[in-house]
Amino acid sequence: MKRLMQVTAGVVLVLCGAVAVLAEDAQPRAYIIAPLNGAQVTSPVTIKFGLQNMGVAPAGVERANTGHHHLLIDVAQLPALDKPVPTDEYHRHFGGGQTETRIELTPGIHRLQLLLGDHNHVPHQPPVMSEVITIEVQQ
Ligand SMILES: [Cu+2]
Repeated sequence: MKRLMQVTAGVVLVLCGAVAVLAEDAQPRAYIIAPLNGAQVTSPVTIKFGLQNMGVAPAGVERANTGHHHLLIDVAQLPALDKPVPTDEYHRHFGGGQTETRIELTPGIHRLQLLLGDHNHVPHQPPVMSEVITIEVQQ
């Protein structure tokens, strides 16, 4: 009986671990698939957007657990996270639900980051954004 209880406790522990892993895995995550951090590339640069545990929907379409990508280019400081993402050459919207783009970049080092926005272009709470990657555009 004691042995059975030990085995049962072990199984319960393993199951708890599995649930914890699942909960962690269910967190939405945005990431830049390509180029890789530190890559040397030539312009125009194709950038592929990745999103896990969330769906892409066009701007204006209100649907739970979805959003559209914004590509931040050479943005040192994040925009306000409780307001629509600005629209300029450094903050590009992909309100059509695109998951890839091709952009012209000047030679040199550039920072890229993804920031997901909801149907109103406002970041989620908590914000879903990628790590910053740095690429070097060659002549
Ligand atoms: Cu937007």
